[in-house]
Amino acid sequence: MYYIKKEFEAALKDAKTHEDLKQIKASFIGKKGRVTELFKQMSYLEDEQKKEFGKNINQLKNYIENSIKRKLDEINETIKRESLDKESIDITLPARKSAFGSIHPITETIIEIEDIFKSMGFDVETGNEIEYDRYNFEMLNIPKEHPARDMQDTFYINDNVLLRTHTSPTQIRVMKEKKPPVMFISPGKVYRRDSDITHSPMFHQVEGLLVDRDVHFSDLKGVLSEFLRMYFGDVPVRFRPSYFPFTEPSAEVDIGCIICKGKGCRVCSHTGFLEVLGCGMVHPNVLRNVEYPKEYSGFAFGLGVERFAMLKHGIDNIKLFFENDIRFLKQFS
Ligand code: FA5
Repeated sequence: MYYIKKEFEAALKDAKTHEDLKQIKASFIGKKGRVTELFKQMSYLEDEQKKEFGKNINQLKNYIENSIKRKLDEINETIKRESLDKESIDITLPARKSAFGSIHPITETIIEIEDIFKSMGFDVETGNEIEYDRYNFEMLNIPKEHPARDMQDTFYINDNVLLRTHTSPTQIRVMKEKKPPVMFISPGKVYRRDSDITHSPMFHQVEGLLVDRDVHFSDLKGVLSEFLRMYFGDVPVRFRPSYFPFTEPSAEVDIGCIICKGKGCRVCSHTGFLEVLGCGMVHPNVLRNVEYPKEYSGFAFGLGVERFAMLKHGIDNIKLFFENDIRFLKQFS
C-alpha cells in the first residue's frame, strides 16, 4: 500500500492536464485500478485482518480522491491564469491613431460666406426646402403663367407645393414674420431640373436681404463689392444690368476671371469676366405683398455656392461635390 501511495504521488506530481488526471484516476481507483484490486484481495484475509486492511484501503482511496480534486483545482487555476496572461493588454504600446474627417468643401464655403456677412452685421436665417408655389413665385412678383418661371425649371410636389428653386422665398418668410428693418443672409439647398458640368439638380444658394429706410443701389454696390473683395481677394468687380421679377433695377455681378486673370479663356468664354451672383433693389410689389410701409426700401442678392467653391479651388465639374469620392474630398482636409 505504501508503494501504491508513493507511485500515485509521483504520477500526480507530473500531471498537467485534465487528461493526465483522468488516466491517474482510472489506474488507481478506477474499476480495474490498483486500489480497487486491493479490495478484491480482502477475501483471502482473516476477519480480524480484514477490518484493519479495509480501513487502510479506504483511507488510501479517500486520500487519492481528495488529492485528485485538489490537483484538478490547481490545473484549472493554471489554465485560467495562462489565458488571462495571453489576453492582457500592454498599456505601453503606442495608441492607434484615429482618422479625422473634414468639412465638406460646400459647407466650408457656406461658413466662409456666413463669416464675412456676419462681420458686416447680417443675421443668418433658415428657410424651407419644400415650399409653397405662392412664396417661391407669386409673392416674389412671378404670377402663374409668367414667362420668368421658365428661368427655373421646377420640381412640383402638387399644384401648390414644390421644391424651392431658389432661396428667395426666405425673403418672404422672414419679412412676413419680422417688422423692418431686416438684414440677413440665408444659405440652403435649392432644386431645379438642370444638369451639366456647371449645373446640378440640387445645389446651394445664399440669399441676402437688407430692408431699411433710405437704402440705395450704392449700398448694394458697396456691400457686395466688399464681400467679393473679402472672399476672392483683389479682383475687378463689374455690375451688369439684368432682369429678375422680384428686383428693380436688377443686376448681375461679374468678377475678373480667376483662371486667366482677365486675359480671356475657355472658362470665361474669352470675356475675361465670370458671373457670380444676381441682385437688385427689392421690387415695390414684393414689399407691398408683405405689407411693409412705403417708406422702406431694400436690396437683395442671391449667389450659387458651388460656383463660388469652383472658382476659389479651380474645380471644373460640379458633380465632384456630390459623388463623395474620398480622394477628392481629402484635398480639403
Ligand atoms: C436666382 O436664383 C435669384 N433668386 C437670385 C437673386 C436673389 C437675384 C435676390 C436678385 C435678388 P439665378 O437663377 O441666376 O438667380 O441663380 C443664382 C445663382 O445660382 C447663379 O448665378 C448660379 O451660380 C447658381 N445656379 C443656378 N442654377 C444652378 C444649377 N443648376 N446648379 C448650380 N448652380 C446654379
